[in-house]
Amino acid sequence: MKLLFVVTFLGISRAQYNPNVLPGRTSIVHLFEWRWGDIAAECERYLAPNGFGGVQVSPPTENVIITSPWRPWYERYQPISYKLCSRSGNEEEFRDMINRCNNVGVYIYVDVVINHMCGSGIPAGTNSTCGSFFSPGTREFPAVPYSAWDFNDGKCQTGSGGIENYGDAHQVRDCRLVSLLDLAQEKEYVRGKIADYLNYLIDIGVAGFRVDASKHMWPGDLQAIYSRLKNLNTSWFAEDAKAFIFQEVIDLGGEAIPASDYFGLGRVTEFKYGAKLGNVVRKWFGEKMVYLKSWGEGWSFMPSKYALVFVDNHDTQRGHGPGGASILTFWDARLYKVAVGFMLAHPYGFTRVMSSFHWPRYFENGKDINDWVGPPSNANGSTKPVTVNSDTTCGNDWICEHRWRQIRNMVTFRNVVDGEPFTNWWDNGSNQIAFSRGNKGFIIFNNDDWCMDVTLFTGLPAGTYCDVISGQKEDSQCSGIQIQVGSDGRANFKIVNTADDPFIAIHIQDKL
Ligand code: AAO
Repeated sequence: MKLLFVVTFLGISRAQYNPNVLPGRTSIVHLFEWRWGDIAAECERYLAPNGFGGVQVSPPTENVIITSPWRPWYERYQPISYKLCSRSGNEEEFRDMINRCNNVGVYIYVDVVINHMCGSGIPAGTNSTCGSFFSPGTREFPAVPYSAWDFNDGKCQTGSGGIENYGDAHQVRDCRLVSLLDLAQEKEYVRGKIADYLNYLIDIGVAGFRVDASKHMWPGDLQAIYSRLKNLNTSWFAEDAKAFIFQEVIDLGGEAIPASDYFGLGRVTEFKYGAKLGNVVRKWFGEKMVYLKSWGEGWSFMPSKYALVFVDNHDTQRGHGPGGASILTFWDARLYKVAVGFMLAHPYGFTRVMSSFHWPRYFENGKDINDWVGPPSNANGSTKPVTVNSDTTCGNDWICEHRWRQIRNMVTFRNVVDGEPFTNWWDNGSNQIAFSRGNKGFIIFNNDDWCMDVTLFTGLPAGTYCDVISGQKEDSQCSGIQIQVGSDGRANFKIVNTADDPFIAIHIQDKL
């Protein structure tokens, strides 16, 4: 009993929930499929000056090159070795990115694919991004090296060798996820190889990990791996800082494996967040903004301190993973900004902003048949650079949602109101809502089909504020709407339902 207590305590004390962002920074952005050089430049020219805390980067490891379909984005979820070379760049470029981003206080969170290697049906002799040989049929990945001993083949009890029923926790963890060769993390040797990979990333300066497909690994095995992790590199982080860990577990309820299995190990992705918020903002299934009053644990989400939240991710925006059509993305730009604005204003969870690339979305029978299309690329398959237009938007088919004024300014809003209570809730019983974050910020939405004209208590000191949605403070003027807060803390808000952006947000930093 005593031993059990000590072990549990040790496990928990190793767990890392703290994102390691600089004080006053509260969000990270997923620069999906960006090249390392472009991320380094973005840290310096945009993310640091605009208060972003960090970047989630796509898997950096060597992966199988899939040519049919042509270079899908998802090939990066099929590792061949832990060498750092991918379409985003080589190891030197990766290390340079970490140095440059860290030096401006924007930290790097690596998407680590440690549940599996490539698909079982990939023929031996297929190319990989570093040219390492591998043979899925015989389970040989000599560049790690892994061999037939290191996979779960013997443990999986299904006829197909794949997960057939998500209601069976053993299948989910011991069988193959969409035919991907399932590593046996219970083996000392496999644990060691994975820990070496993660520790190498820690040595070169990363701040944490998104652990892909965590639901498909046993919590005890993950704990054994995490317990071997070193503290972060002291060139940038405090002596005792540990890697931030957020685990990808899809739990909308009703399956054998709950997200709570992973709370003892680090944070967990809360997939209910984007799925439910999409329904509310779209006003589907009778949902209304007024119900957001109890958003968070009140909607039976996981405790805020464990939650990593997002409106969409690289899977849900293209119909992989849960949430289906309710998920809001850049394709529904107006409502997307409402959802992201709400997320960044609301205190629940640690927030991740999505930054996407454009693809030729094409629905057949309700399914996007181009859901596989990879990042903007040249004919030889190399990824195109992220170019920046004179109006600060991105070119070459990079969407750069994080550069949209409304989203960028709400990232700042969240930084300004960090730690302030959720107060002064107001609603019209329908889709017009407002709330304060202490006496530092106030936000109001009109998602009804009629105009709004209300005078509300904002909690803010008297003065003239610049709305950070229609513009911001520039020199000593507002480039968008001005809001007058009276000495009684009240202000008048008018939002026509056809406004480009049907919401207004003010905070004390953009006060004239
Ligand atoms: C590709 C091909 C496959 C081929 C394979 C191997 O598409 O046909 O067999 O290569 O050659 C990505 C792509 C995959 C791709 C893979 C490897 O999405 O298409 O396979 O790379 O290249 C599950 C996992 C979750 C996973 C998600 C996509 O639990 O971990 O599927 N996400 C991560 C990454 C993702 C990546 C991988 C994992 C693999 O973010 O990009 O795959 O590294 C239920 C379960 C979920 C399950 C979903 C989808 O969800 O709960 O755990 O996610 O099904 O299968 C309702 C339910 C909800 C349910 C949902 C189903 O909403 O409430 O629980 O319906 O839609």
